[in-house]
Amino acid sequence: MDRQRSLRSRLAATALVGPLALASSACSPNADSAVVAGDTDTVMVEHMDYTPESVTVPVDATVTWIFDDGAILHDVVFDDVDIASELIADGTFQHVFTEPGAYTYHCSLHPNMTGTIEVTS
Ligand SMILES: [Cu+2]
Repeated sequence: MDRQRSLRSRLAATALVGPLALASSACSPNADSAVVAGDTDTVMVEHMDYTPESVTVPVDATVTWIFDDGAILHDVVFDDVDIASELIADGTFQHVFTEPGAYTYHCSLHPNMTGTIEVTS
């Protein structure tokens, strides 16, 4: 519940800065878009997969993983940096990427599940 509330307040904050972001960007304000206002992005964890498998975000962007795969536990464990979520069946995990680079990750229970976060400067 706390995580959901945190996600909602973060989305609300994004909505507040929406007009500012729009002034410098042609991005659609549509919250259902895969890329929201340039500084947040969302990865769905469902159907034994991360969707989208690869996302590109600017430095200091917040990436949110939304776990929604029934009763199946998954996590998000990065390969080369010390970032990892808990094993959960629902809820969210968030991380702010402050350094440019390509960050690969996987699910510790299902090695076929892999993803990449590309952070651009
Ligand atoms: Cu998994």
